[in-house]
Amino acid sequence: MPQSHVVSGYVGNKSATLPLQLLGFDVDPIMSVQFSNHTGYPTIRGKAFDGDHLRELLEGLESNGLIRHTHLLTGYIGTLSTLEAIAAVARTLRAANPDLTYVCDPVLGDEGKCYVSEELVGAYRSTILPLASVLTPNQFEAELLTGRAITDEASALAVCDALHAMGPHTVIITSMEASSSSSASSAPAAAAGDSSGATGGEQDDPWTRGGAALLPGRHITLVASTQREQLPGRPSAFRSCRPAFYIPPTSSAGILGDLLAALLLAWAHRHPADLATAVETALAGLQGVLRVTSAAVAAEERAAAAALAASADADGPPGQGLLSSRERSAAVFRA
Ligand code: PXL
Repeated sequence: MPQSHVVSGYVGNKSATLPLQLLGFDVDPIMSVQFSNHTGYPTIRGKAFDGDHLRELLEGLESNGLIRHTHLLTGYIGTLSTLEAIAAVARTLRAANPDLTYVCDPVLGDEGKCYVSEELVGAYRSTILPLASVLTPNQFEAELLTGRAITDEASALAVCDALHAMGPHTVIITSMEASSSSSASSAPAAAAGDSSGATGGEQDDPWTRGGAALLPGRHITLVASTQREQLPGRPSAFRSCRPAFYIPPTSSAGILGDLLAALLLAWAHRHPADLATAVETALAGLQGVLRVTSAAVAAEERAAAAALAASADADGPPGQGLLSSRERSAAVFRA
């Protein structure tokens, strides 16, 4: 599982490993980078590992007979050489297990901003997508990989088809820019290629180009499409839209994608012929984490406010040996 590792915060392996373990997977995490924090902060310290590092780990696993994986999950990759080595990893794992499912989250950028170098985009197109089984781009990444704009559900489904043609049998476009005013449709309703019925009668659903879907009070919207045969009555292409309860303040919406990709891997494994159920279950898991996070942040804010109020009462003239109110609130935040 080559993904990023951050010391502080939860992206990459730190957001994917525990959920996968809780869902019964034995996880072998590999760091593509080790950074102090995610790239949304003004300062980032640490290292992006190169392809040789990954090849060396692969060699070690191979020579000890430790290559026996059912899934490969990749996320944020800092360098072109690591991305090229990932192709070698995918081929080696698939040679050992022809049924290997490679879930690729092509982390390239979000909300109109690319946060990797341009050469990675080309490498995804030419080398990685042909090896991927499941692709989980956000809207920006799907548009970048195909060179096509997504303006509505029909164009999203067309982009899914273009991505299928590049390799992956299953495509899930996450964090679409759908307006929060749309009536949420969590029931899968569309058949592939039949976008007229895709929204379940919500053709007036406005799509905006203005902002991320994963904002407080807004919705997580995704479009999914698979070429795999589905159980009778289950759709092979559909849109799903659910309320997002919380978004961390110092992050971009894309960060939740790392958790969602892991949950999609797990639930698609449980429901191999029912992508709609897999997606709905994964989204419910993401919503659960957002709800708990929202409650924890609210409790922390209440505690900080109470500590500030208490210190305002207790603060006497300087020299009494009491913590200043600023020191008190710092202590609360670190507790
Ligand atoms: O997939 C999100 C992500 C992963 N890893 C690192 C990041 C981000 C998004 O900002 O900075 C290091």
